[in-house]
Amino acid sequence: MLIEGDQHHANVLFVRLCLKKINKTHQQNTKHSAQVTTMAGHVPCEEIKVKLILIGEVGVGKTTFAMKSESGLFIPDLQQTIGTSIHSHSCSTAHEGESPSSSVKFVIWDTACSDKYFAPSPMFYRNADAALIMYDVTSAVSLQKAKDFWIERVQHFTPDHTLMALVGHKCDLEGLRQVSTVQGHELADREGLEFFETSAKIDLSVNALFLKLSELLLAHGLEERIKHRDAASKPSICSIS
Ligand SMILES: Nc1nc2c(ncn2[C@@H]2O[C@H](COP(=O)(O)OP(=O)(O)OP(=O)(O)O)[C@@H](O)[C@H]2O)c(=O)[nH]1
Ligand SMILES: [Mg+2]
Repeated sequence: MLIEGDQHHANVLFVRLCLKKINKTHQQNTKHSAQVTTMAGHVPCEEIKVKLILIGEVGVGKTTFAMKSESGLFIPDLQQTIGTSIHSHSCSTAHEGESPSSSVKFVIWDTACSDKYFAPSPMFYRNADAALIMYDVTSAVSLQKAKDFWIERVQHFTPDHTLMALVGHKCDLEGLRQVSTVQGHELADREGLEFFETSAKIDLSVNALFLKLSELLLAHGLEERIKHRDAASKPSICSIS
């Protein structure tokens, strides 16, 4: 028979035993999940930040494209951009089953590209690692403007190493197409640019574009360039003795 004090001790002991068992199970689970993490190859790797600028006529879909790449959402009928907004998109270059070799974070600069007089300032282009010159496949005028103005402008204001791509956007609107894939491709080839066709609405080639860009950037010495840039931007330390 248990008297009151004994009953209390028995209860405490029981609770302790339960806690010990819970802790042990938790430790086993944690150990197991750590192994799974390692086996799945989720080894953390350093993130490389790159500046990507979006250029192209009013209404070609620059902001919608940027928001799609950032959030995965297609947000229709956005207001015309005034000033500059920044978005981001991260991707790793790992293929299925491999551990990520590099992770690239695109800092996406989107701005108003109204016309010659309200065109982006040289600041916008400065230190761009990559530039997307966008046109709307349903507007031949937007391709013509890319050809006559925006490509030249990007070439003029960006560093030599900037990776440039021509992007035919709104490819979901097949019935309204004014620019064929061949026409876009020909212009890109003539100017030495990469070429993509995308749609934010039906999620066509948005992620694939970023993956391809990161592979190209890494293949063309991005990591080395970023290291030099970081080193150059660090303030030098002077010792006063
Ligand atoms: N069908 C279709 N419409 C799109 C797509 N992307 C954008 N749009 C539409 O195109 C219009 C213009 O898109 P915006 O993203 O504002 O274009 P923008 O280039 O940023 O325009 P500005 O800021 O004025 O220079 C909006 O009505 C969008 O909903 C797309 O992939 N498919
Ligand atoms: Mg915009």
